[in-house]
Order: sequence, then structure tokens, then C-alpha cells
Amino acid sequence: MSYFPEISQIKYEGKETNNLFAFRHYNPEEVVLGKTMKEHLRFAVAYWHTMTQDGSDPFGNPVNERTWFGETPMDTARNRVEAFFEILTKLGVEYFCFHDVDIAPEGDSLEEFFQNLDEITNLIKEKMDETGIKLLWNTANMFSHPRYNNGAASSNNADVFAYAAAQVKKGLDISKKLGGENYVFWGGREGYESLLNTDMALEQDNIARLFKMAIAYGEKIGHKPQFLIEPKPKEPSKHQYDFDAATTMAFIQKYGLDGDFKLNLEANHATLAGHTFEHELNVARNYEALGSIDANQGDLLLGWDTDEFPTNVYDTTFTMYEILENGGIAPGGINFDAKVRRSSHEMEDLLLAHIAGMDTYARGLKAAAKLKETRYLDDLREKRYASYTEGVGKRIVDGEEDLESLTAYAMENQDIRLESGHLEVVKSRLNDLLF
Ligand code: XUL
Ligand code: CO
Repeated sequence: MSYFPEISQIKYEGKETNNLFAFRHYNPEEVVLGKTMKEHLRFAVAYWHTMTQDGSDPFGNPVNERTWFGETPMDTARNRVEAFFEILTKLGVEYFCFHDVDIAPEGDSLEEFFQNLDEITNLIKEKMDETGIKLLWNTANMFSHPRYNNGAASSNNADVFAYAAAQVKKGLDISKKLGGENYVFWGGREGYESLLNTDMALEQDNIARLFKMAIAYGEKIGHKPQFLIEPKPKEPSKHQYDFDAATTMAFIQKYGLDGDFKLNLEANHATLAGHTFEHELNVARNYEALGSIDANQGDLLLGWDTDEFPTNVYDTTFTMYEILENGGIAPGGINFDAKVRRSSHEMEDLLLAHIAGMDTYARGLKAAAKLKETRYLDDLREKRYASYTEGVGKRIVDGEEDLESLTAYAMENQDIRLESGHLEVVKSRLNDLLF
């Protein structure tokens, strides 16, 4: 059965096409800087936004019209698998991501939840084998159920820690079964409301304990996905421990998790932390820890995680620039952690929104490739830091100077004149290059 009978395979038709169900810029086999667009971009669709999100908001009822609702929660879950793989196939997207609770109902007990997960992951595996579509990452939702009100691994209640551990174990079993390339931890409720009643040190030690258990279990079952932590500063917690890339790297290093853990960075989480996305990517890159990205965009006029589909070409250009500088994103990918607006409630909007996001990333890739090919930014930076390639600058970099020798040097070189950065010209030239 088809859930989108009127829509056929989405193809590249070029920017002149009037067909809404076509790519204008994403041409999967087109080669950019020696690799196909498909290889560069490694797109993934997120199960939660595409299949389970109902369009409700704090003031409004569900609005999304979906034909996959069945008689029971398990019927709906089975239908969703069918519909999901139709969406992936029609878009030509080769990866997907999910939380445990997105794919199967929790039922009344952990046993029932695990049974439901077994049945649905069997269906998913069949579809994967049939289509060649792969699992970019899965994760455990340890933030929606009331038991996680005070956190999962960081809960004050040890029974909650144990429950979370059971979900992570099952998540890793599923990852092995489906050949997941990465496994994500996003600590939505790993944070605190008030320091008055919080033992922050114990809570963070416990989060690290759970992560180490995950590494050990992966080794035991002989399946080692790339583990990723997804930073976010707040929402739903007032203060989340994995605030941003730099804070999360400090955590990873403090607990000796480097090597096993990298970062899954999300655009809207970056802006909530008061950073640009490229700042976060750059920080991760400098730690050799850029693992994967959640592609979306926020709205700076709103202070929450709006998870919009990315349509801002400037943003995707700088994102793709960082990814090119990183030598690519594999085994990570570009996961659309994005949802259609409440007013885009029709089934076809799910495809149209992904087309918009994929085209915007394709444009970003092409623009970033142009920046690399023209060496515009490389030359600019090389020139700006030229003082470190010779003379005293080179000696500082080579470790040949100390405070005394530099004092002597400074005494002789006090007449310092900085060159203008001409940043306005730089930005204007960038416009010339991009448009
Ligand atoms: C929430 C968010 C999550 C993670 C996975 O803001 O981004 O969906 O990506 O748990
Ligand atoms: Co995310």
C-alpha cells in the first residue's frame, strides 16, 4: 500500500523547474570537489518529527493529517514503518534516525516495550534489507516519561538510573541488529532546576558512569557505533549539563571519554546557547570531535527550539564549509531534526519540507566548495596571521621564546600598527562569490 500514491520518486530537475516535487539544487550524483553530493551530504530523516509529531503546541490541539493511524498503537507503529520507508525512498535519502519511543509504544511494562521494539525493528530490518537504507543513529528517549522528571543518569533516584540503563542496553542491542553507524545521547533532562537541592558533582559523575557502561556493553556485544553526545543549553531543563560543544568537550575529557565519544551538533541548539552553528562546528573540529549534525534552523525572534527546516543559504554555506574543512562528516551525517510548521499540516508537506532542506544544503555545499576552490577565506586568513610565519611570531610558535626574551624584543618594537581587517569588504566580496 502507498501512503503517497500521487507522488513519485523526487528527481533533480534544475532550478528552472516548476515542479514542486523536484530538487532544484540537490543532484545526488553530481560531483563536487571530488565526491558526489550524496556522499558529502549523507542526509537522514528523523522518525520523531516526520512520523510521530502531531503538530500540537502548548496552546493548540494536534493538527497533522496522517493516514497511517491504525486501530491500536501497534497497528499505527507498523503502518508508520511502511510510510517512513516510502518517504525515504521517494526522497532518495539513505539514512534515518529514531528514539526508541518513536518507533514502538511503551505499553504497560518494560517487557512489553521491549517486545514491541523487537517486532517493529524486525519490520524495519526487512525494509532496510529491501531498500539498502541505513541507520545513521538511534537513541533512547530518557526525557518524556514522568519518571525522568529529575533526569535519567543524573536523577537523584537510583531506580531511575537503572531504568535508563535498561533502555540504553536495548538501544545498543537494536543498534547492533540494524547496523547503526552512530549512537546518540541527548540529555534533555540531564541538568537541574535549582542548586539548592542538587549535587551537581554526583550527577555528572553518574552520567559518565552510564556512558562508560555503554562503551563496555558495546565492546561485550562486539558492536561499536560512534558514540555521540548532543549538546543543548536548555529546554526542557532550565540548565542542561551538556550546554554547548566546549562544555561537552570538557566533560568528555574530564571523564576520559575521548576516543569513544564525539559530538552531534544541532543548529538550533547552537543559537539557543548564544553561538552560531559554525562556531560550534569549529570548536568540535578543533577537538577532532565533529561527529554528526542535526540540521534545522531556529528563529532568533523566538527564544525556544523551533526546529525549522533549514532554508537559510548563508547558514548552510558556513556549515558545509566547516564540514569540508573537517574532511567530511562520515560516519556521521546530516539529520533533519526539523519539523513542519503547524500550518503545514498536510501529508505532502513532509516531502516538500525535506526537499526544501535538501536543496538548501546542496546550495550550501556548492557555495562552500566555491569558497574552497577560490581560496578566498584561506588566503585571507593566511595573510591575517602572517606574522606567525616568520621572525618573532615563528619563534613563539616554535617554542623558542620566553617572557624575558619577549620583553627584550618588545622594548625594541613598541611602535605597533595594526592593519585594517576591512571586514565590510570581506563580507561584500562573499556576497559577490555566492550570488
Ligand atoms: C531535542 C533534540 C533531540 C535529539 C535526540 O532538542 O534535538 O531530538 O536530537 O534526542
Ligand atoms: Co537534535
